[in-house]
Amino acid sequence: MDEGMKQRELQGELSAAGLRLAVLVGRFNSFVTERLLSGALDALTRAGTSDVDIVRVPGAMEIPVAARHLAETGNYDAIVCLGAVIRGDTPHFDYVCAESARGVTQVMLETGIPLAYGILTVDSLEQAVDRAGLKSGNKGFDAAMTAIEMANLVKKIYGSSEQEVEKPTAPAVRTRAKGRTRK
Ligand code: INI
Repeated sequence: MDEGMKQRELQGELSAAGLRLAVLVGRFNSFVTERLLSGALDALTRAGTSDVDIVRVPGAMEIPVAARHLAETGNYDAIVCLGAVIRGDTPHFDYVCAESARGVTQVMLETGIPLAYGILTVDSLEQAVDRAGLKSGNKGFDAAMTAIEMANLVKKIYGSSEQEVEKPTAPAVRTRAKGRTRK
């Protein structure tokens, strides 16, 4: 290893103190999504958050647009997205899965605000319940921890960039996320 090489490692802490977070939850399959929400709130409470908004939408399809508006307020460091898409007898499942995932990714990349994807896409209610606090952990808890880590990582990236590297002029996405004026 080059002795003179300057190495830095960046990763987000798992403390939610001082973070402003939103949890976006679909009401469709609420039997499952309310359990995901409990898991997410448990994680946020244990990580020390004192500032969380819970936002409800009809289903997973509505999560991306609501996430976009929340991100654009500039009021949140990260958003936890929770939903449950359970396979039925029609191709509807495939559209809801694909579009909610694509939409969440698009919003995240366009706004620069981390969105944690806690939308279950499963074949049965049993699989969903397993992942919402039964046999396979709670994906709401996991998504909340991801949101906390990513929010802290983004803060750290911008914080450390002030001393170490030339700071980029704020990318459009960050500027947009700082708030929007509507006519
Ligand atoms: N929404 C879900 O969150 N989960 C589902 O399993 C689901 N299925 O299977 O239909 C679902 N559909 C509703 C969708 O998210 C929209 O709310 C609806 O299509 C109106 O736009």
